[in-house]
Amino acid sequence: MRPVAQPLGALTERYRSSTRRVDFNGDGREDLLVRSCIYEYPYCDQTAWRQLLGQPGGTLALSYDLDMAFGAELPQPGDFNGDHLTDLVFHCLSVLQWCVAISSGEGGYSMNYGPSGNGYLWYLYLVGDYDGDGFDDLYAMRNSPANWEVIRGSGTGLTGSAVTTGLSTAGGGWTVTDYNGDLQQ
Ligand SMILES: [Ca+2]
Ligand SMILES: [Ca+2]
Ligand SMILES: [Ca+2]
Repeated sequence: MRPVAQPLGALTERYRSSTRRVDFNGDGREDLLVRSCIYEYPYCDQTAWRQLLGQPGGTLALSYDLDMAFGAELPQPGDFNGDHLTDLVFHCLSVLQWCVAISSGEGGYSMNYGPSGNGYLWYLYLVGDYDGDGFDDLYAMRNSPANWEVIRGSGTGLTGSAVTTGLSTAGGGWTVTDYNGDLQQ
C-alpha cells in the first residue's frame, strides 16, 4: 500500500514508463515527435512525422522521419519490446496495416507490421499494457461490432492477431489506466 503522503508513489516512480516520458534513444533526455512540411515549394503539399532528439543544454536536433507515416496518422508512443526505448505505433495508411516503429537506440528505428487495419477506426487508438507482461499493447476500435480489441506487443513488435475484449467503444473520451492496481490496463 502506498503511504498516504505519496498516494501515487514517489515522483521517480510515476514517470518511469516510456509511454509517458518519450525517449527514443535512451539518453534520459525527453524527445519530441512533430508534424512538419517536407515539400514546401511552391506550397506545402506533403507533411511527415519527424523525431526531434533532446540535446545537452536543452536544444533539439532533427533526427529521423517516420517511415510509412505521411502526416495524417496519429502515432502513439509506447514500448512494445520492453527495452525502455519509446516506440511509435500507428495505422500505416499506405499499406493499411497496424505498424510499430521500434526504436533502435541511436534515434533510428525499424518497422514492424501487425495485422490488417481494415475494419478498425484508423484515427483513434490507445496504448497500454493490457496483460501486464511489460510490453505495451495497442487498443484498437473495431467498427462492427463496435468493440475495443487489443493487439498485443510481442517483445519484438505487434502480434499478428487481435484479442477481443467485449468492451463497447460507445461513449467516446476513452483513456487507458490500471483500474484495480494489478498492473494490467
Ligand atoms: Ca532522448
Ligand atoms: Ca522499445
Ligand atoms: Ca502487454
